[in-house]
Amino acid sequence: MVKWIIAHGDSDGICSGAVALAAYKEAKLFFSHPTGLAEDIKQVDGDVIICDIALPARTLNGVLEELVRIKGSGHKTIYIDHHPFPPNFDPEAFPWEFHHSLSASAAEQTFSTLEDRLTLDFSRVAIYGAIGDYLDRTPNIDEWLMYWDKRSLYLESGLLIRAIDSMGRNHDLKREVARYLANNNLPSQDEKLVRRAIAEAIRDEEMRSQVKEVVKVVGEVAYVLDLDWSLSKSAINSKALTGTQVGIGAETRREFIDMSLRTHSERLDLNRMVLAITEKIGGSGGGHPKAAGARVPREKFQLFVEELNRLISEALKEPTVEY
Ligand SMILES: [Mn+2]
Repeated sequence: MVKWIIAHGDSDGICSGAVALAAYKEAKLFFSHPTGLAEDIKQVDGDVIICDIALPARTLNGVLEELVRIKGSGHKTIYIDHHPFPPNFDPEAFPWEFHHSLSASAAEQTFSTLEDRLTLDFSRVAIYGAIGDYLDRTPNIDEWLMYWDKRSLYLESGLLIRAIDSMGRNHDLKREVARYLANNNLPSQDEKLVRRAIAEAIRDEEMRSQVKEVVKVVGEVAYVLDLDWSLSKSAINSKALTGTQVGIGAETRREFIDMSLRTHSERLDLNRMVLAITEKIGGSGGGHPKAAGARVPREKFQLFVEELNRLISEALKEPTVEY
């Protein structure tokens, strides 16, 4: 019997956690993230499901040691994720139940994995999570959508995702949301959640017009620095409002600059670009082809933007295959 569920704290992670909770009502749900995972799973003393947490490059051994410990005490781990593997990871050598796809959200994979224990009702929670990660156009989701009216699901997922955006790192609130969804309740039925979502939507619109005023463009890269808004939303809006290929939302954190990067382009791989640039100029980063994060020394940020623009021009110059 699964006793622990550990999930990422974004909308896909929370929906994955909710689906797992619906399947294992007695389990305890905790939130973690790649860099904290090795430390956080030390408390696990039973069967565990881990959802939507990228295997970390730097603390990979710490995570694997803990999974060996869990196995040694007679318990199982189900690891469900959709982030690219770190370069030092060998999936063949991973001796636990492992569900991994780059093209399906963690929420979708969690529902597929635990489907036998769930009714089709919970497929909508998986769909909210998939929308949260922009991964709702998959064969499974197309099939599950036949059970629903898509238009209602957009309302529910919109409310849920905006409300989660407003919660920051408040894990207690997020746990409450996951429990609420696991009990087959709708976001629109919870007045507090709806109010949060609306307030967030109003702030989004205000911040969007601020992005218009302060956004800077370097070739195909648009960025905003220290806007005091969600980095991912800053990235998306910088890109969208300037018609560039890549947007960056960045903020100064002491001697570093943290950032979120987004692109809509099928021809760019931000994960690889960020790894290549930080390898060269210092810092760290990674993520998905279309959505990545990075941290660089403060004085290297301009150089980072210029290097990124150079890699983008190179990638766009390469001829694409015509069919
Ligand atoms: Mn995810």
